[in-house]
Amino acid sequence: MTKQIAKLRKDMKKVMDKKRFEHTLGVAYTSACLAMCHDENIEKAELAGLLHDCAKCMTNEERLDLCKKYALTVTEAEQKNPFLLHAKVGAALAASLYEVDDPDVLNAIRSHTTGRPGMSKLEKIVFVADYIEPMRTHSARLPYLRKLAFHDLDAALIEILKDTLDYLHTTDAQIDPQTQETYDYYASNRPKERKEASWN
Ligand code: DGI
Ligand code: FE
Ligand code: FE
Repeated sequence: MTKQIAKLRKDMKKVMDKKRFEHTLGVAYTSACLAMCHDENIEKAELAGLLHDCAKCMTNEERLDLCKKYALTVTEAEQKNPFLLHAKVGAALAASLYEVDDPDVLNAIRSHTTGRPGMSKLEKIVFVADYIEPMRTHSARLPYLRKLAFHDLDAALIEILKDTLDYLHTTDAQIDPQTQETYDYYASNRPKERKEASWN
């Protein structure tokens, strides 16, 4: 483990409740494993996983104050659901407070909740790891999605976005246009011949 990772692990333990910290470690490990499998930088994946929810355990007021401090734009969807801001506020904190300068790592933190069209491999890894890490129990499809993530990262990304949108439609939550745009982008750009999983 690098010194940076060891230090950030301690930092995250301080700013998170126990459950969020366990989830964070799960995302860090799962991101590292997905990086091994899909030829991405393991250390960057672990780092992004470790920091992805660094702005989760604070009030919406604190998040909005940090948006002002770091001059971050708050969209209409984020005004209505300020918890969504934990992703972009997390990226700002990662850059300023936790001294991360890798743009791909910062993007992975920023895009981990809604995704975005044109995500890098690292961004996809953290997005998918956030959904499938071992502590998660929220979907009956997790056993399938966990396997899929190690066989076909893009297919897992699309299925997770679809499940998230389906779930949001059952609630009265406002859908962030970026979540829908990300799904539309990947679902429509997917090569036809790879749409069927052949390994399961
Ligand atoms: O922070 P975590 O709980 O680990 O995970 P996350 O950052 O992916 O947030 C998960 C929640 O975000 C989940 O309940 C679905 C919700 N979400 C994702 N996209 C949208 C959304 N919620 C709203 N209101 N709108 C979205 O577009
Ligand atoms: Fe999150
Ligand atoms: Fe998370």
